[in-house]
Amino acid sequence: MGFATKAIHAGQDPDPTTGAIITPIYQTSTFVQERLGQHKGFEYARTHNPTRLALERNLAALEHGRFAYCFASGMSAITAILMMLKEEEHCIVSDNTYGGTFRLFDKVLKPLGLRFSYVNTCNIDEIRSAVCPQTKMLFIETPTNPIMLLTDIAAAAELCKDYGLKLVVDNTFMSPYFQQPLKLGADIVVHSTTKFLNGHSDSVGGAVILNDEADAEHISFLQNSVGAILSPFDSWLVLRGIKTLAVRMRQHEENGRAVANFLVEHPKVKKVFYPGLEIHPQYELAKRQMSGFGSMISFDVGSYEKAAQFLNSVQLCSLAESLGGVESLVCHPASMTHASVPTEERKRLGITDGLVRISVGIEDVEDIIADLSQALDRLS
Ligand code: P1T
Repeated sequence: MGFATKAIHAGQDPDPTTGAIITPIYQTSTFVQERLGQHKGFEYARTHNPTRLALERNLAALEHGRFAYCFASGMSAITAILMMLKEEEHCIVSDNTYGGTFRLFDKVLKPLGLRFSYVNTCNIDEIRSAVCPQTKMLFIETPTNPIMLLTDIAAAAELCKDYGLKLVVDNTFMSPYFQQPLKLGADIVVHSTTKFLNGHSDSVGGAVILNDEADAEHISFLQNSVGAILSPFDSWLVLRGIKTLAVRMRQHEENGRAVANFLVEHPKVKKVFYPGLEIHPQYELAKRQMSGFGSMISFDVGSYEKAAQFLNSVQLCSLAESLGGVESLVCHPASMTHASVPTEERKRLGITDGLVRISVGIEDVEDIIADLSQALDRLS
């Protein structure tokens, strides 16, 4: 079955009681049991809910996983994965991740006794050098937020096999439409469903998808025990969003490429970060491990003042955190999404004060470019 067909149908049989073609929002906290010890597979809605279950089955199918679990946010999905580790165990992390991921690791989980090393995971040798006897996990974001650097997933998976580590890939930026890490050897995929999967900027959620049965039981246990579950209504919104994932991603990418080509040519833009450009240092890897380049682009306009002037001048594009919605969003990573990353580290990673990030939406691309053009033309 093709991707678009699965996106529309997987996990969603017509409702058994009414035949409704759309999985209903099962807005209930509990399920009445027929007699003691006998029920229809649902007991209490933190543990299982039919709307959430439909989404979990759908996501498992799209990511080529056997199991999926949905959470109240991308951050709670990431938290569940890291809770599989014990005190003193060590996780190697891409040095450039979403700022909230770094904050969770550095400010919440490190004080609880987990250990982290942040390395440039673009370089497999750097990952290898960071492995120590306590290392249990490699957590990568590819492409990274916001510098758009890639990690070779297949090579990272080989290394993880050699050392017995779990490879976790945050696939939020690409969505399963453009990148399927489990097929490349990753153990666990995590998503902020808030972004491309839902696609309409009206829900916050997260998902964990994986193949190993014992790990799946562990994540399921954590989902139920910690209780940071995705609500029935949010599950329904994401299910609905995913039905158009294939067409949206195709349009996001077409617009993304056009915007990247426009930015590269613009005299006020110093540097563009987009894996679909031949000048991207990992363009060949991008073509190999992704089936498209997506619509996340970062670019440098030279200074904080110019970035501020640009961000205050856009009219169609909205100044906002988040990404992956149908509408184009722009943001200033240094002061917004990555404010929790220490200044020196931000500088080292290239998250400069002049860096602007755009999540290219699916409006008419001429209108997006006209808006960017008028805002860039104002820069002194
Ligand atoms: O916001 P939440 O659903 O909790 O997801 C967190 C998250 C995880 N992983 C990646 C790669 C992300 O980009 C995010 C959230 N990012 C933003 C809000 C942002 O504007 O970059």
